[in-house]
Amino acid sequence: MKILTIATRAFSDQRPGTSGLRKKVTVFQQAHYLENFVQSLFDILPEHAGQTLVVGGDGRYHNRSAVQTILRMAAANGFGKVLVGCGGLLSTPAVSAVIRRRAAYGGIILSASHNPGGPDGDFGIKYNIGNGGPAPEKITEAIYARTRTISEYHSLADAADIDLDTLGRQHIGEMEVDVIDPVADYAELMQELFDFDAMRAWFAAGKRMRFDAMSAVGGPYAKTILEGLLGAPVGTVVNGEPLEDFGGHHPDPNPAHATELIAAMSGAQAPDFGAASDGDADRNMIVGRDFVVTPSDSLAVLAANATRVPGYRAGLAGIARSMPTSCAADAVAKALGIPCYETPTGWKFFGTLLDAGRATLCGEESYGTGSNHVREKDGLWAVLFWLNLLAVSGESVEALVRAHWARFGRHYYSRHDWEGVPSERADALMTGLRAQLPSLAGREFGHGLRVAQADDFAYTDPVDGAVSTSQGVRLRFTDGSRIVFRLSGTGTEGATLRVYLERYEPDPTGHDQPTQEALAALIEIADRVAGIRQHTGMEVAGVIT
Ligand code: G16
Repeated sequence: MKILTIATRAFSDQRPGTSGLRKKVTVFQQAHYLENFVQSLFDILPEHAGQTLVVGGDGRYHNRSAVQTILRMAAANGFGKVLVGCGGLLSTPAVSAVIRRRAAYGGIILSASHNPGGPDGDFGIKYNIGNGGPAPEKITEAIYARTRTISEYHSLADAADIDLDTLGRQHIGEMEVDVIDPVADYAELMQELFDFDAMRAWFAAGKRMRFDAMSAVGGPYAKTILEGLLGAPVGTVVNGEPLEDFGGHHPDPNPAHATELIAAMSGAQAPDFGAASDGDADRNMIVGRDFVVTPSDSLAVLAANATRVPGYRAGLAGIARSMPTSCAADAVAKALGIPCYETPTGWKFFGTLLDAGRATLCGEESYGTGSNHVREKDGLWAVLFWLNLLAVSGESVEALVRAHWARFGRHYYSRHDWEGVPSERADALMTGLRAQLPSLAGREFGHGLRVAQADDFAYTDPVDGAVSTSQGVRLRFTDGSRIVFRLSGTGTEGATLRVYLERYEPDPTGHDQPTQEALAALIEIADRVAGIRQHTGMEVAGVIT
Protein backbone atom coordinates (compact mmCIF):
# COMPACT_ATOMS: atom_id res chain seq x y z
CA MET A 1 0.00 0.00 0.00
CA LYS A 2 1.31 3.43 -0.93
CA ILE A 3 2.32 5.98 1.68
CA LEU A 4 0.98 9.35 0.57
CA THR A 5 2.73 12.56 1.57
CA ILE A 6 0.13 15.29 1.74
CA ALA A 7 0.96 19.00 1.66
CA THR A 8 -0.53 21.09 4.46
CA ARG A 9 -0.22 24.52 6.05
CA ALA A 10 0.44 25.20 9.71
CA PHE A 11 -2.33 26.23 12.13
CA SER A 12 -1.40 28.71 14.82
CA ASP A 13 -3.75 27.44 17.54
CA GLN A 14 -2.45 23.98 18.35
CA ARG A 15 -0.77 24.55 21.71
CA PRO A 16 -1.84 21.76 24.09
CA GLY A 17 -3.43 23.02 27.33
CA THR A 18 -3.65 21.45 30.80
CA SER A 19 -4.78 18.23 29.24
CA GLY A 20 -3.94 18.04 25.54
CA LEU A 21 -5.37 19.94 22.59
CA ARG A 22 -9.03 20.77 23.17
CA LYS A 23 -11.19 22.63 20.64
CA LYS A 24 -14.67 22.72 19.19
CA VAL A 25 -15.53 19.73 16.98
CA THR A 26 -15.87 22.16 14.07
CA VAL A 27 -12.26 23.25 14.54
CA PHE A 28 -11.10 19.62 14.43
CA GLN A 29 -13.21 19.05 11.31
CA GLN A 30 -11.16 21.56 9.30
CA ALA A 31 -9.11 19.87 6.59
CA HIS A 32 -5.70 18.74 7.90
CA TYR A 33 -6.31 20.03 11.46
CA LEU A 34 -6.17 16.68 13.26
CA GLU A 35 -3.60 15.35 10.80
CA ASN A 36 -1.22 18.26 11.46
CA PHE A 37 -1.32 17.66 15.18
CA VAL A 38 -0.85 13.91 14.87
CA GLN A 39 2.03 14.28 12.39
CA SER A 40 3.67 16.87 14.66
CA LEU A 41 3.43 14.37 17.49
CA PHE A 42 4.89 11.54 15.41
CA ASP A 43 7.65 13.84 14.15
CA ILE A 44 8.93 14.56 17.63
CA LEU A 45 8.64 11.01 19.03
CA PRO A 46 12.07 9.39 18.92
CA GLU A 47 12.58 5.85 17.58
CA HIS A 48 8.93 5.00 17.18
CA ALA A 49 9.44 2.75 14.12
CA GLY A 50 8.00 -0.71 14.74
CA GLN A 51 6.61 0.30 18.15
CA THR A 52 3.18 -0.31 19.65
CA LEU A 53 0.74 2.53 20.17
CA VAL A 54 -2.53 2.44 22.15
CA VAL A 55 -5.45 4.41 20.68
CA GLY A 56 -8.96 5.02 22.01
CA GLY A 57 -11.36 7.71 23.10
CA ASP A 58 -14.40 8.54 25.15
CA GLY A 59 -16.82 7.88 22.28
CA ARG A 60 -17.83 11.47 21.74
CA TYR A 61 -18.85 12.79 18.34
CA HIS A 62 -15.92 12.60 15.84
CA ASN A 63 -14.22 9.81 17.86
CA ARG A 64 -14.60 7.08 15.26
CA SER A 65 -13.48 9.15 12.30
CA ALA A 66 -10.48 10.47 14.24
CA VAL A 67 -9.47 6.91 15.18
CA GLN A 68 -9.47 5.89 11.50
CA THR A 69 -7.36 8.93 10.56
CA ILE A 70 -4.84 8.14 13.30
CA LEU A 71 -4.61 4.46 12.29
CA ARG A 72 -3.81 5.38 8.67
CA MET A 73 -1.20 7.91 9.81
CA ALA A 74 0.37 5.55 12.37
CA ALA A 75 0.80 2.96 9.62
CA ALA A 76 2.36 5.50 7.26
CA ASN A 77 4.67 6.70 10.02
CA GLY A 78 6.10 3.25 10.64
CA PHE A 79 4.43 2.10 13.87
CA GLY A 80 4.42 -1.70 14.13
CA LYS A 81 1.14 -2.15 15.92
CA VAL A 82 -1.82 -0.24 17.30
CA LEU A 83 -4.00 -1.56 20.12
CA VAL A 84 -7.38 0.10 19.71
CA GLY A 85 -10.38 -0.27 22.01
CA CYS A 86 -13.44 -1.95 20.50
CA GLY A 87 -15.78 0.71 19.12
CA GLY A 88 -12.85 3.14 19.32
CA LEU A 89 -13.51 3.30 23.08
CA LEU A 90 -10.99 3.43 25.90
CA SER A 91 -11.28 5.48 29.07
CA THR A 92 -8.30 7.64 29.99
CA PRO A 93 -7.28 5.43 32.95
CA ALA A 94 -7.75 2.32 30.80
CA VAL A 95 -5.34 3.71 28.19
CA SER A 96 -2.84 4.24 30.98
CA ALA A 97 -3.39 0.68 32.24
CA VAL A 98 -3.07 -0.85 28.76
CA ILE A 99 0.14 1.09 28.01
CA ARG A 100 1.68 -0.15 31.25
CA ARG A 101 0.48 -3.74 31.21
CA ARG A 102 1.47 -4.29 27.60
CA ALA A 103 4.64 -2.18 27.69
CA ALA A 104 3.47 -0.06 24.77
CA TYR A 105 5.48 2.89 23.48
CA GLY A 106 2.69 5.38 24.23
CA GLY A 107 -0.95 6.15 23.59
CA ILE A 108 -3.30 8.64 22.01
CA ILE A 109 -6.52 9.50 23.85
CA LEU A 110 -9.38 11.22 22.05
CA SER A 111 -11.37 13.15 24.61
CA ALA A 112 -12.32 16.60 25.79
CA SER A 113 -12.91 15.08 29.22
CA HIS A 114 -15.91 16.61 31.00
CA ASN A 115 -16.62 19.19 28.27
CA PRO A 116 -19.91 18.70 26.36
CA GLY A 117 -19.85 16.67 23.13
CA GLY A 118 -21.83 16.44 19.90
CA PRO A 119 -21.41 18.28 16.58
CA ASP A 120 -21.41 21.66 18.36
CA GLY A 121 -19.50 20.40 21.38
CA ASP A 122 -15.83 19.89 22.11
CA PHE A 123 -13.25 17.38 20.93
CA GLY A 124 -9.71 16.76 22.09
CA ILE A 125 -6.55 14.74 21.67
CA LYS A 126 -3.82 14.03 24.19
CA TYR A 127 -0.67 11.94 24.15
CA ASN A 128 0.48 9.65 26.95
CA ILE A 129 4.04 8.42 27.27
CA GLY A 130 5.43 4.95 28.00
CA ASN A 131 4.86 5.22 31.76
CA GLY A 132 1.15 5.55 30.96
CA GLY A 133 0.94 9.19 32.01
CA PRO A 134 0.24 12.48 30.24
CA ALA A 135 3.10 13.84 28.17
CA PRO A 136 5.23 16.24 30.21
CA GLU A 137 5.56 19.86 29.16
CA LYS A 138 8.80 19.37 27.25
CA ILE A 139 6.94 17.00 24.91
CA THR A 140 3.77 19.09 24.56
CA GLU A 141 5.88 22.17 23.85
CA ALA A 142 7.88 20.25 21.22
CA ILE A 143 4.62 19.15 19.54
CA TYR A 144 3.40 22.73 19.56
CA ALA A 145 6.65 24.02 18.06
CA ARG A 146 6.38 21.42 15.31
CA THR A 147 2.75 22.40 14.53
CA ARG A 148 4.02 25.92 13.77
CA THR A 149 6.29 24.78 10.95
CA ILE A 150 4.65 21.63 9.59
CA SER A 151 4.18 21.52 5.82
CA GLU A 152 3.30 17.88 5.08
CA TYR A 153 2.02 14.70 6.69
CA HIS A 154 2.04 11.00 5.86
CA SER A 155 -0.93 8.70 5.60
CA LEU A 156 -2.10 5.51 3.97
CA ALA A 157 -4.98 7.69 2.90
CA ASP A 158 -6.37 5.12 0.46
CA ALA A 159 -6.60 2.27 3.00
CA ALA A 160 -10.04 0.95 3.87
CA ASP A 161 -11.44 1.68 7.33
CA ILE A 162 -10.63 -0.79 10.10
CA ASP A 163 -13.70 -2.62 11.46
CA LEU A 164 -13.61 -1.20 14.99
CA ASP A 165 -16.47 -3.37 16.22
CA THR A 166 -14.86 -6.78 15.78
CA LEU A 167 -12.29 -7.98 18.30
CA GLY A 168 -9.04 -9.37 16.92
CA ARG A 169 -6.26 -8.61 14.48
CA GLN A 170 -6.51 -6.68 11.20
CA HIS A 171 -3.89 -4.85 9.14
CA ILE A 172 -3.39 -1.46 7.53
CA GLY A 173 -0.50 -1.82 5.14
CA GLU A 174 2.30 -3.45 7.16
CA MET A 175 0.92 -2.36 10.52
CA GLU A 176 -1.05 -4.69 12.80
CA VAL A 177 -4.22 -3.35 14.37
CA ASP A 178 -5.50 -5.31 17.36
CA VAL A 179 -9.05 -4.39 18.33
CA ILE A 180 -9.11 -5.13 22.07
CA ASP A 181 -11.79 -5.38 24.76
CA PRO A 182 -11.54 -1.90 26.34
CA VAL A 183 -12.47 -3.16 29.80
CA ALA A 184 -10.47 -6.40 30.25
CA ASP A 185 -7.01 -5.12 31.29
CA TYR A 186 -8.57 -2.51 33.55
CA ALA A 187 -10.90 -4.96 35.27
CA GLU A 188 -7.96 -7.30 35.98
CA LEU A 189 -6.01 -4.46 37.53
CA MET A 190 -8.90 -3.50 39.82
CA GLN A 191 -9.14 -7.08 41.04
CA GLU A 192 -5.47 -6.94 42.02
CA LEU A 193 -6.05 -3.82 44.15
CA PHE A 194 -9.39 -4.25 45.90
CA ASP A 195 -11.16 -6.79 48.07
CA PHE A 196 -13.77 -8.05 45.62
CA ASP A 197 -15.11 -10.62 48.10
CA ALA A 198 -15.87 -7.96 50.69
CA MET A 199 -17.56 -5.73 48.11
CA ARG A 200 -19.58 -8.68 46.76
CA ALA A 201 -20.73 -9.43 50.31
CA TRP A 202 -21.76 -5.78 50.77
CA PHE A 203 -24.07 -5.95 47.77
CA ALA A 204 -25.27 -9.44 48.71
CA ALA A 205 -26.30 -8.08 52.13
CA GLY A 206 -28.72 -5.76 50.35
CA LYS A 207 -26.72 -2.53 50.29
CA ARG A 208 -27.50 -0.35 47.29
CA MET A 209 -25.47 1.92 45.09
CA ARG A 210 -26.14 4.28 42.19
CA PHE A 211 -23.33 4.87 39.71
CA ASP A 212 -24.05 7.60 37.16
CA ALA A 213 -21.81 7.12 34.10
CA MET A 214 -23.23 10.34 32.61
CA SER A 215 -23.75 8.65 29.21
CA ALA A 216 -19.99 8.56 28.79
CA VAL A 217 -17.25 5.97 28.47
CA GLY A 218 -17.32 4.95 32.14
CA GLY A 219 -20.54 3.00 31.59
CA PRO A 220 -19.08 -0.22 30.16
CA TYR A 221 -16.39 -0.32 32.86
CA ALA A 222 -18.85 0.24 35.70
CA LYS A 223 -21.34 -2.29 34.35
CA THR A 224 -18.70 -5.00 33.92
CA ILE A 225 -17.19 -4.47 37.36
CA LEU A 226 -20.16 -3.45 39.54
CA GLU A 227 -23.05 -5.36 37.97
CA GLY A 228 -20.92 -8.16 36.52
CA LEU A 229 -18.03 -9.02 38.84
CA LEU A 230 -19.50 -7.65 42.08
CA GLY A 231 -23.09 -8.77 41.65
CA ALA A 232 -24.68 -5.35 42.12
CA PRO A 233 -28.30 -5.39 40.91
CA VAL A 234 -28.83 -4.55 37.25
CA GLY A 235 -29.74 -0.86 37.14
CA THR A 236 -27.05 0.11 39.67
CA VAL A 237 -25.27 1.81 36.77
CA VAL A 238 -27.42 4.52 35.23
CA ASN A 239 -26.74 6.46 32.02
CA GLY A 240 -24.42 3.56 31.25
CA GLU A 241 -24.46 3.70 27.44
CA PRO A 242 -21.77 5.96 25.96
CA LEU A 243 -23.52 8.50 23.69
CA GLU A 244 -21.83 10.77 21.14
CA ASP A 245 -23.37 13.85 22.76
CA PHE A 246 -23.59 12.49 26.33
CA GLY A 247 -27.35 12.85 26.04
CA GLY A 248 -26.92 16.61 25.71
CA HIS A 249 -25.41 16.85 29.21
CA HIS A 250 -22.18 18.18 30.58
CA PRO A 251 -20.46 14.91 31.64
CA ASP A 252 -18.86 16.56 34.64
CA PRO A 253 -19.34 14.77 37.97
CA ASN A 254 -19.90 17.60 40.41
CA PRO A 255 -22.96 18.84 42.26
CA ALA A 256 -23.60 21.50 39.59
CA HIS A 257 -23.76 19.06 36.67
CA ALA A 258 -24.63 15.67 38.19
CA THR A 259 -27.90 17.02 39.53
CA GLU A 260 -29.79 13.79 38.77
CA LEU A 261 -27.45 11.84 41.06
CA ILE A 262 -27.63 14.43 43.83
CA ALA A 263 -31.44 14.27 43.71
CA ALA A 264 -31.43 10.46 43.71
CA MET A 265 -29.16 10.43 46.77
CA SER A 266 -31.52 12.53 48.81
CA GLY A 267 -33.98 11.15 51.38
CA ALA A 268 -34.26 8.05 53.52
CA GLN A 269 -34.99 5.81 50.52
CA ALA A 270 -31.79 6.83 48.72
CA PRO A 271 -29.12 4.21 47.98
CA ASP A 272 -26.28 3.80 50.48
CA PHE A 273 -23.63 5.02 48.07
CA GLY A 274 -23.67 7.30 45.02
CA ALA A 275 -20.91 7.99 42.53
CA ALA A 276 -20.34 9.40 39.06
CA SER A 277 -17.56 9.61 36.51
CA ASP A 278 -16.94 12.06 33.67
CA GLY A 279 -16.61 11.98 29.86
CA ASP A 280 -13.38 9.97 29.79
CA ALA A 281 -13.96 8.34 33.20
CA ASP A 282 -10.92 9.76 34.95
CA ARG A 283 -12.87 12.04 37.30
CA ASN A 284 -15.12 10.89 40.12
CA MET A 285 -17.68 12.23 42.54
CA ILE A 286 -18.48 10.49 45.82
CA VAL A 287 -21.89 10.96 47.43
CA GLY A 288 -23.47 9.52 50.54
CA ARG A 289 -27.12 9.69 51.50
CA ASP A 290 -27.81 13.45 51.65
CA PHE A 291 -24.08 13.99 51.87
CA VAL A 292 -21.59 15.16 49.20
CA VAL A 293 -17.87 14.50 49.70
CA THR A 294 -15.49 17.16 48.38
CA PRO A 295 -12.66 15.78 46.23
CA SER A 296 -10.11 17.22 48.63
CA ASP A 297 -11.72 15.39 51.56
CA SER A 298 -12.02 12.25 49.45
CA LEU A 299 -8.26 12.16 48.89
CA ALA A 300 -7.62 12.69 52.60
CA VAL A 301 -10.07 9.98 53.68
CA LEU A 302 -8.61 7.45 51.23
CA ALA A 303 -5.10 8.27 52.41
CA ALA A 304 -6.02 7.94 56.08
CA ASN A 305 -7.69 4.56 55.47
CA ALA A 306 -5.44 3.18 52.74
CA THR A 307 -4.07 0.25 54.69
CA ARG A 308 -7.60 -1.19 55.00
CA VAL A 309 -7.50 -1.95 51.26
CA PRO A 310 -5.36 -4.83 49.83
CA GLY A 311 -3.47 -2.81 47.20
CA TYR A 312 -2.25 -0.30 49.79
CA ARG A 313 -1.81 -2.60 52.79
CA ALA A 314 1.91 -1.79 52.98
CA GLY A 315 1.20 1.91 53.53
CA LEU A 316 1.85 5.02 51.50
CA ALA A 317 5.22 6.44 50.45
CA GLY A 318 3.73 9.92 50.19
CA ILE A 319 0.71 11.91 49.05
CA ALA A 320 0.60 14.52 46.30
CA ARG A 321 -2.05 17.14 45.70
CA SER A 322 -2.38 20.02 43.28
CA MET A 323 -1.82 23.45 44.78
CA PRO A 324 -5.51 24.56 44.76
CA THR A 325 -6.61 21.28 46.41
CA SER A 326 -7.33 21.75 50.11
CA CYS A 327 -4.76 20.97 52.77
CA ALA A 328 -6.86 18.10 54.18
CA ALA A 329 -4.36 15.61 52.73
CA ASP A 330 -1.46 17.48 54.35
CA ALA A 331 -2.98 16.85 57.76
CA VAL A 332 -3.13 13.11 57.05
CA ALA A 333 0.43 13.03 55.70
CA LYS A 334 1.65 14.79 58.82
CA ALA A 335 -0.08 12.24 61.07
CA LEU A 336 1.34 9.36 59.02
CA GLY A 337 4.82 10.90 58.98
CA ILE A 338 5.02 10.89 55.19
CA PRO A 339 5.61 13.75 52.73
CA CYS A 340 2.79 15.66 51.05
CA TYR A 341 3.82 17.23 47.74
CA GLU A 342 2.11 20.33 46.38
CA THR A 343 2.19 20.41 42.57
CA PRO A 344 0.76 22.69 39.88
CA THR A 345 -2.66 21.84 38.45
CA GLY A 346 -2.51 19.01 35.91
CA TRP A 347 -2.09 15.28 36.39
CA LYS A 348 1.19 15.28 34.48
CA PHE A 349 2.93 16.83 37.47
CA PHE A 350 2.30 13.70 39.55
CA GLY A 351 4.08 11.42 37.07
CA THR A 352 7.65 11.97 38.21
CA LEU A 353 6.70 11.55 41.90
CA LEU A 354 4.85 8.30 41.19
CA ASP A 355 7.63 6.96 38.97
CA ALA A 356 10.24 7.77 41.61
CA GLY A 357 8.18 5.98 44.28
CA ARG A 358 7.84 9.18 46.32
CA ALA A 359 4.05 9.36 46.22
CA THR A 360 1.43 6.60 46.27
CA LEU A 361 -1.86 8.54 46.24
CA CYS A 362 -2.57 11.77 44.36
CA GLY A 363 -5.57 14.00 44.03
CA GLU A 364 -6.96 17.25 42.78
CA GLU A 365 -9.87 19.43 43.77
CA SER A 366 -11.22 19.04 40.23
CA TYR A 367 -12.69 15.62 41.07
CA GLY A 368 -9.54 13.70 40.17
CA THR A 369 -8.09 11.02 42.44
CA GLY A 370 -5.60 8.29 41.67
CA SER A 371 -2.58 6.26 42.71
CA ASN A 372 0.55 4.59 41.43
CA HIS A 373 -1.53 1.80 39.80
CA VAL A 374 -1.68 3.90 36.60
CA ARG A 375 -0.40 7.35 35.69
CA GLU A 376 -3.79 9.04 35.26
CA LYS A 377 -6.52 9.97 37.64
CA ASP A 378 -9.02 7.18 37.74
CA GLY A 379 -12.74 7.63 38.39
CA LEU A 380 -13.89 4.06 38.92
CA TRP A 381 -10.77 3.22 40.92
CA ALA A 382 -11.69 5.96 43.43
CA VAL A 383 -15.26 4.66 43.58
CA LEU A 384 -14.08 1.10 44.21
CA PHE A 385 -11.68 2.35 46.90
CA TRP A 386 -14.64 3.97 48.70
CA LEU A 387 -16.80 0.89 48.16
CA ASN A 388 -14.04 -1.28 49.60
CA LEU A 389 -13.88 1.00 52.67
CA LEU A 390 -17.66 0.93 53.10
CA ALA A 391 -17.61 -2.86 52.84
CA VAL A 392 -14.82 -3.50 55.35
CA SER A 393 -15.87 -0.80 57.83
CA GLY A 394 -19.63 -1.32 57.69
CA GLU A 395 -19.92 2.48 57.99
CA SER A 396 -21.80 4.96 55.83
CA VAL A 397 -20.08 7.55 53.65
CA GLU A 398 -21.11 10.33 56.01
CA ALA A 399 -19.92 8.47 59.11
CA LEU A 400 -16.49 7.87 57.55
CA VAL A 401 -16.10 11.54 56.66
CA ARG A 402 -17.35 12.82 60.02
CA ALA A 403 -14.95 10.50 61.85
CA HIS A 404 -12.19 11.86 59.63
CA TRP A 405 -13.06 15.47 60.48
CA ALA A 406 -13.21 14.64 64.16
CA ARG A 407 -9.67 13.29 63.96
CA PHE A 408 -8.00 15.72 61.55
CA GLY A 409 -10.20 18.84 61.61
CA ARG A 410 -12.37 20.02 58.75
CA HIS A 411 -11.26 21.94 55.68
CA TYR A 412 -14.31 23.82 54.40
CA TYR A 413 -13.76 24.12 50.68
CA SER A 414 -15.41 25.52 47.59
CA ARG A 415 -14.51 26.51 44.04
CA HIS A 416 -16.20 29.41 42.29
CA ASP A 417 -15.97 29.42 38.50
CA TRP A 418 -16.50 32.59 36.49
CA GLU A 419 -16.96 31.24 33.00
CA GLY A 420 -16.94 32.85 29.57
CA VAL A 421 -14.94 35.89 30.68
CA PRO A 422 -13.40 37.74 27.71
CA SER A 423 -9.73 36.71 27.75
CA GLU A 424 -8.34 40.22 27.95
CA ARG A 425 -10.47 40.97 31.03
CA ALA A 426 -9.40 37.77 32.74
CA ASP A 427 -5.77 38.55 31.95
CA ALA A 428 -6.18 42.07 33.32
CA LEU A 429 -7.58 40.65 36.56
CA MET A 430 -4.64 38.28 36.98
CA THR A 431 -2.11 40.99 36.09
CA GLY A 432 -3.72 43.29 38.65
CA LEU A 433 -3.50 40.58 41.31
CA ARG A 434 0.13 39.82 40.57
CA ALA A 435 0.99 43.50 40.76
CA GLN A 436 -0.53 43.68 44.25
CA LEU A 437 1.34 40.69 45.64
CA PRO A 438 4.14 42.62 47.40
CA SER A 439 1.59 44.73 49.30
CA LEU A 440 -0.67 41.86 50.33
CA ALA A 441 1.57 40.02 52.77
CA GLY A 442 0.73 41.07 56.31
CA ARG A 443 -2.49 42.83 55.30
CA GLU A 444 -5.46 42.61 57.69
CA PHE A 445 -8.87 42.00 56.18
CA GLY A 446 -11.06 41.98 59.28
CA HIS A 447 -12.93 38.82 60.39
CA GLY A 448 -9.62 37.91 62.11
CA LEU A 449 -8.04 37.26 58.71
CA ARG A 450 -4.48 38.41 58.09
CA VAL A 451 -2.43 37.41 55.04
CA ALA A 452 0.60 35.35 56.03
CA GLN A 453 1.88 34.74 52.52
CA ALA A 454 0.96 35.99 49.05
CA ASP A 455 2.66 34.64 45.94
CA ASP A 456 2.36 33.36 42.40
CA PHE A 457 2.90 29.62 42.72
CA ALA A 458 6.08 28.31 41.11
CA TYR A 459 7.13 24.68 41.24
CA THR A 460 10.42 22.90 40.87
CA ASP A 461 9.87 19.21 40.28
CA PRO A 462 11.80 17.48 43.09
CA VAL A 463 12.67 14.57 40.80
CA ASP A 464 13.71 16.07 37.47
CA GLY A 465 14.19 19.72 38.43
CA ALA A 466 11.73 21.02 35.79
CA VAL A 467 10.49 24.48 36.71
CA SER A 468 6.90 25.72 36.17
CA THR A 469 6.06 29.33 36.96
CA SER A 470 2.87 31.44 37.12
CA GLN A 471 0.73 28.54 38.31
CA GLY A 472 -1.79 30.62 40.23
CA VAL A 473 -1.93 33.42 42.78
CA ARG A 474 -2.36 32.21 46.34
CA LEU A 475 -3.10 34.02 49.54
CA ARG A 476 -2.51 32.13 52.76
CA PHE A 477 -3.91 33.57 55.97
CA THR A 478 -2.50 33.18 59.45
CA ASP A 479 -5.35 30.84 60.49
CA GLY A 480 -4.56 28.45 57.59
CA SER A 481 -7.35 29.77 55.31
CA ARG A 482 -6.46 30.15 51.65
CA ILE A 483 -7.73 31.88 48.53
CA VAL A 484 -6.28 30.80 45.18
CA PHE A 485 -6.90 32.44 41.81
CA ARG A 486 -6.04 30.84 38.48
CA LEU A 487 -7.30 30.72 34.94
CA SER A 488 -8.52 27.38 33.63
CA GLY A 489 -6.36 25.59 31.08
CA THR A 490 -9.14 23.39 29.71
CA GLY A 491 -11.90 25.69 28.48
CA THR A 492 -12.68 26.31 24.82
CA GLU A 493 -14.70 29.54 25.04
CA GLY A 494 -13.20 32.73 26.49
CA ALA A 495 -11.47 32.40 29.84
CA THR A 496 -12.65 30.77 33.05
CA LEU A 497 -11.49 32.30 36.30
CA ARG A 498 -11.34 29.78 39.11
CA VAL A 499 -11.37 31.01 42.68
CA TYR A 500 -10.60 28.36 45.29
CA LEU A 501 -11.61 29.03 48.89
CA GLU A 502 -10.60 27.10 51.96
CA ARG A 503 -11.01 27.52 55.72
CA TYR A 504 -9.71 25.20 58.41
CA GLU A 505 -11.83 24.34 61.43
CA PRO A 506 -9.67 22.36 63.87
CA ASP A 507 -12.60 21.29 66.04
CA PRO A 508 -15.63 20.74 63.81
CA THR A 509 -17.84 19.29 66.53
CA GLY A 510 -20.85 21.54 66.85
CA HIS A 511 -19.68 23.77 63.97
CA ASP A 512 -21.64 22.19 61.11
CA GLN A 513 -22.04 25.25 58.90
CA PRO A 514 -23.19 25.30 55.27
CA THR A 515 -20.00 25.59 53.21
CA GLN A 516 -20.75 28.89 51.47
CA GLU A 517 -21.65 30.42 54.82
CA ALA A 518 -18.44 29.14 56.40
CA LEU A 519 -16.50 30.72 53.55
CA ALA A 520 -18.47 33.99 53.31
CA ALA A 521 -15.67 36.22 54.62
CA LEU A 522 -13.15 34.70 52.20
CA ILE A 523 -15.58 35.07 49.28
CA GLU A 524 -15.94 38.74 50.08
CA ILE A 525 -12.17 39.22 50.44
CA ALA A 526 -11.55 37.47 47.10
CA ASP A 527 -13.75 39.98 45.32
CA ARG A 528 -12.26 42.88 47.20
CA VAL A 529 -8.68 41.92 46.32
CA ALA A 530 -9.21 40.83 42.71
CA GLY A 531 -12.10 43.08 41.65
CA ILE A 532 -13.85 40.05 40.20
CA ARG A 533 -17.27 41.61 39.66
CA GLN A 534 -15.74 44.74 38.25
CA HIS A 535 -13.44 42.90 35.80
CA THR A 536 -15.92 40.26 34.68
CA GLY A 537 -19.02 42.41 34.68
CA MET A 538 -20.79 39.48 36.40
CA GLU A 539 -22.46 39.59 39.79
CA VAL A 540 -22.07 35.94 40.83
CA ALA A 541 -19.93 32.97 39.86
CA GLY A 542 -21.67 30.80 37.24
CA VAL A 543 -20.68 27.47 38.77
CA ILE A 544 -20.09 26.88 42.46
CA THR A 545 -18.92 23.47 43.60
C1 G16 B 1 -7.44 18.37 33.40
C2 G16 B 1 -6.24 17.75 34.02
C3 G16 B 1 -6.39 17.80 35.51
C4 G16 B 1 -6.61 19.21 35.97
C5 G16 B 1 -7.74 19.84 35.22
C6 G16 B 1 -7.73 21.31 35.51
O1 G16 B 1 -8.55 17.61 33.75
O2 G16 B 1 -6.11 16.42 33.60
O3 G16 B 1 -5.26 17.24 36.07
O4 G16 B 1 -6.91 19.28 37.31
O5 G16 B 1 -7.56 19.67 33.85
O6 G16 B 1 -8.58 21.97 34.69
P1 G16 B 1 -8.56 23.53 34.63
O7 G16 B 1 -7.22 23.95 34.06
O8 G16 B 1 -9.72 23.83 33.76
O9 G16 B 1 -8.74 24.02 36.03
P2 G16 B 1 -9.41 16.84 32.67
O10 G16 B 1 -10.33 15.97 33.45
O11 G16 B 1 -10.10 17.97 31.92
O12 G16 B 1 -8.43 16.10 31.82
